[in-house]
Formats: sequence, structure tokens, C-alpha cells
Amino acid sequence: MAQWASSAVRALRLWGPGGERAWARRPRIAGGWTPIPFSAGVSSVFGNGGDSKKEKLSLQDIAELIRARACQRVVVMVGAGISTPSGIPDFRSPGTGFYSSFQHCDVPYPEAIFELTFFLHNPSPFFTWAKKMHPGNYRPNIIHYFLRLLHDKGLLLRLYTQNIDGLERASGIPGSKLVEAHGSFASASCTVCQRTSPAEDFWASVMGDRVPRCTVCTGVVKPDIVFFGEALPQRFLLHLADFPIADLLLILGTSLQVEPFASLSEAVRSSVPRVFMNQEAAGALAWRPRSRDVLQLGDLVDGVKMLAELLGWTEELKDLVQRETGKVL
Ligand code: CNA
Repeated sequence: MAQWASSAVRALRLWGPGGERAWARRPRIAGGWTPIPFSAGVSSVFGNGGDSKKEKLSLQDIAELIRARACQRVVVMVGAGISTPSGIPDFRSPGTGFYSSFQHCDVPYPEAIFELTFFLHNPSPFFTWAKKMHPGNYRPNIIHYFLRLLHDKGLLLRLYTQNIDGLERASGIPGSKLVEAHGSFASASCTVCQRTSPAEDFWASVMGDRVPRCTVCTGVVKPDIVFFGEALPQRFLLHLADFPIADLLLILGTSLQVEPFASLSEAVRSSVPRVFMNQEAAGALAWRPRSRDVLQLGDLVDGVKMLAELLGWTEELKDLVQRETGKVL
């Protein structure tokens, strides 16, 4: 099993890409948490983060800060929830998530599919899952295009994604603005000799229900996605430069359970507003809320549309979606 992080503080020590364990999950919180309503307690945006007597921030306040350019270095963290409207199941949603619908007689528990030791022992279940993730099967949705608009307007400092579906790139956000923290299917390499394998060869095998093999040493070829037990890519270190200068953190569609990614949510300055849009509260935003947090709970598409409306971007967003989804891929 992947190693469980015992606390955020411990996770902070693991932040380097060569950290002890990527993908360690957060411990569950005994007794659960109380969901926080729409706007958590707040003080003024640039004042002291600990003063809860001042005015609370709402999503409208966030929109006004962006419109006034008081927030113009936005860091975004996303998870599988932003791709469920594209038809890709997440891991943990009850009923629809991969973990609850999972049935595979060759696998002892669902997470094993993404564990390196199990993969090296039996790679077939992973490739059965991977076949469904073929890049041609899914397209970006309105959430990806909202983030693209954020970039087009010069507001996106960096987008940190846990997703491996490549839909952020497909939406037109340049690679320089992305940190694909858990890698992607865009490249693949041999688990034995480490040689890079052409993506076309990899996909040809996967789509033909064959385990991809290295043409040189016959080792199993694995896409360059980060498994439990593997180090994160070097680019993850960009967080050391990005988070301290961010003036807004937007967190979308993640259960904040996988470390070290989840702890990034605590890496912005305490005076910086954090907006969390998700079906339910999670991670540090649930158990250690800050005064400037804004929680927009419920469906993400609704939340993003609401923010776009408050920003006055609705028409632009519609145009962008229409233009991009009309493209032949
Ligand atoms: P997760 O643990 O499955 O959590 C997803 C979160 O999104 C949950 O809290 C859901 O309630 C929420 N959510 C899902 N759909 C919606 C919606 N429409 N509106 C609002 N909230 C929604 O996934 P995480 O990303 O937190 O976990 C990290 C893993 C999952 C990453 O390392 C990924 O590689 C992995 N994953 C990625 C994909 C992908 O690339 N699309 C798909 C499945 C899993």
C-alpha cells in the first residue's frame, strides 16, 4: 500500500519530486467534519488573516478582486472532478467513482492498479483501465475552457493538475503554464531500460489489448504517469516559486487526499484568498479553514458558470467553447 502521510507538516517535508512517497493519501479525520457554508469567515483581503470580525468574502468579492486586478497571479489546483463533465469518472465519488464501481478479479483492491509493485507483478489490469483513457475518447469541457480564459486574460500564474487525461493541454493552455503533477499519457517509457517509447506504439498495443513491450529489451512499457510509490516530475518544484507570490488560489474538483499535492493548498500566504469549488468540503480547507476561504460546494459546472457570470465573462466563455469544440481534432 502507498504510505499514508501522518500530517500536513510531515507532507511538507516530502515536497521535493524525489520525496519519500508520491501519492500518499491523507489520513481520514476521526469524527468527520462539518461542511462549511458558501463563504467561510474572512477578513479584508489584504489585512491580517486571523481577524474574523471583518467582512466575509463571497464569490462575488473574489470576482470583484479579479476584475479590479487586485488578484492577477492566480494559481489553480485541479483534480479528477474537473473532468467528470467530460465523461471521465473520478476515483472517489460515491457510486460513480472508479473505486466504487471497480470490479476486477485479478486485483486485490482498486488502488493496486496504480501501485508500481502491483503493476510490475501484473500490468494487465492497469492497461484495461488505460484503454478507456485513450486521448481521442474525451474532450475538454467548460471548466477547462474557463481556465483557458483565465490564461488568455493574463491572470494564470500556473495550473497544477493531478489529472492525467491531458485535457488542460487540449483546451489550449500552454505547457509552460502547466504542472502535470502526476504525469500524463503523452509519453511512455520502459520500466526496465527506461528508454522512451513512441506514444503511437504504446497506444497501438493498449488498444489491441496487448501489454506494451520495449522493442529493445522487451520490458513492460508504462505511460509516464506517477504511480503510488513513484517520485513526482521535476516541474512540481515550481510550486516553491509560484505559491509564495500567488494572490489567489483556485482549487477545483479534488478530494485533496493525495500527497504531496494536497498540501499545496496550504502553501499560499495566509492573506491570500482560497476558493474551493467541489461537491463537498475536503482536505485542509475542511479541517483547517482560513478566514479568507470561499467554499462553493455543489456541481462544478454550476460553480464555474456562476464565477464566469460574476466576472462578466459568460459570453466570452460561450464563444471560446463554441470555437474550440467546433474544431476537428
Ligand atoms: P478524487 O479523489 O476522485 O476526487 C474528486 C473530487 O471531485 C471529489 O471530491 C468529488 O466529489 C469531486 N467532483 C467530481 N465531480 C464533480 C462535479 N461535477 N462537481 C463538483 N465536484 C465534483 O480525485 P482527485 O483528483 O482528488 O485524486 C487524485 C487522483 C485521481 C489523481 O492523481 C488522478 O490521477 C486521479 N484521477 C485522474 C483522472 C483524470 O485524469 N481525469 C480520473 C480519475 C482519477
